[in-house]
Amino acid sequence: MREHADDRAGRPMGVTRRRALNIGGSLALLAATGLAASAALSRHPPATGAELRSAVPLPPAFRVPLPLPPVLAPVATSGGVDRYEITQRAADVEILPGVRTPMWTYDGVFPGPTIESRRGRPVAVTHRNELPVPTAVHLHGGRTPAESDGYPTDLVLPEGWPDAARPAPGGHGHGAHTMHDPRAVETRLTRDYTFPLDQRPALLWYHDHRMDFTGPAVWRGLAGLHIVRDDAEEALGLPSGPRELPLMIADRAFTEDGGLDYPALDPTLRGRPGVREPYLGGVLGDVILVNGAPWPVHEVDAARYRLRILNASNARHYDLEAVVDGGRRLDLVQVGADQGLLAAPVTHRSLPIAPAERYDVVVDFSEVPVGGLVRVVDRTGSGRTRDVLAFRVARRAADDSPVPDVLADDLPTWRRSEAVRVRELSFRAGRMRGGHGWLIDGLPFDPARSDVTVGLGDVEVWRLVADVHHPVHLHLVGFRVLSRGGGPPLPHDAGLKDTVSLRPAESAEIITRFDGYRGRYLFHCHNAEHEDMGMMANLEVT
Ligand SMILES: [Cu+2]
Repeated sequence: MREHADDRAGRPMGVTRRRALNIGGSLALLAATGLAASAALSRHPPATGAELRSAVPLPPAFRVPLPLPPVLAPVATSGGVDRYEITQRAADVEILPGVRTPMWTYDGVFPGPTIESRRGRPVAVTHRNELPVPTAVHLHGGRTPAESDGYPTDLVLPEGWPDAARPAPGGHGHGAHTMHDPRAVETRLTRDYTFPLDQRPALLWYHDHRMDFTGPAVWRGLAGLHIVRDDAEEALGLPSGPRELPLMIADRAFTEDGGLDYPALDPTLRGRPGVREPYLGGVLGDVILVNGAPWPVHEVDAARYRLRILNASNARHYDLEAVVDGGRRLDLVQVGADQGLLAAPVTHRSLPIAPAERYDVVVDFSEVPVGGLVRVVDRTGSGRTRDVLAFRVARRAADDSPVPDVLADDLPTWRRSEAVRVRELSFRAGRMRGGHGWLIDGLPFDPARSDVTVGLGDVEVWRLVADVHHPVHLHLVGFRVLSRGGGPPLPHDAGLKDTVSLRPAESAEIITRFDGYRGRYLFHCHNAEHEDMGMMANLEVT
């Protein structure tokens, strides 16, 4: 290399080196590593993040049976409202066969218990926090009043945790932030969340959303499913009962003693937020879990199945395909998106799924010989992370489930001409608190700042621009994807979405009507590490 070769910022290398020597400390190191991290990301766009390597022996693929999360029973049903109770607590969970993994859970299980609800029938959930840190619960995809939306400073404080006015015990990070949010509404030990569920039937999920600590808290196990149904969807006759399978995909890594590995700067998650330097782009695990089991297998009839897929990973993207012995691929017939049924089915050979996205897919196993294995693989994975789960076709069976040509006629058709405003919002790496950050329009999240204010009922177009992969999620509303990179949306952008996966150096336009409720909401990147490092902003509906 020439002595004065230019670096990416256009400065001569020699200057950079001298500066590093002169300062001799962490600032220059941070600048250099931040640059290296973003350079590495742009060279390998599909892998937003760095992978942890497990230190415990891992089981072979497709041996562990696919678990199905337990469905929670209401504790009371009165006045047309179903009431549930969930205790957030530490528990040892068997994820790898014969290995006990200490986790943070909803009700002692991972994934947390599934809530099954009906459109328009309100659900009230009392969460009790027996964890050692504050929590906030967000129902992702829920059309929820602001006070129950799990705003990141609306915390449920555990027993013995000091009020926000004082810093966290032994810490200096989180307490300091909540102090600056005069609108935070904290409760102690329990909190009642109310979900009207006046929305299209869809696969939603609930997860922790505490400011600065969402990534590690979800990684430790604070995630569960919530399915909304209605009569119209059931009347379609899509595969149901044992032929409808929720699939929560999430990667994790394990330490030598069977615990979950995560590169937190403060493993107690009580003080300083953030992750170690190589993981600033996102934390990836080398074990792919589906419903909490590593590379599971599920016995199926030779019939159609409805797979309700959620990518609950912090940062890992998947490009899923279903491969039969011999290499033939089965069609993935998409019937629904994040926010419910499509207008008509869309057939894919492979399906990219970013963190927090959901796809509702029908797969037909009827042509697979009995005994045959259908592997669901991630085309972007390598080595062991290429495998996700498998289906073993166990028997021939009758199947009268149709995939109707028309699935729904209630999809919003907002037009550009209806928009009262077009906003442009950038999602890029930058500097934050003297270190690496992920920023929206150049700013890290500040709960006290007003970022975007919309009028209730207004239609807006948002043009979202990315540097690397950013799955952008809006609370409260579903949206349509209008365009990608100046061209038409991709086939998997169909339907009503609440998370759009921006690809490197790509822009996308979305359109929505901000209706439902007034109040303070959020939009953010759903790469959980990006979110914790600033990539979140306030959405005020007035
Ligand atoms: Cu991001």
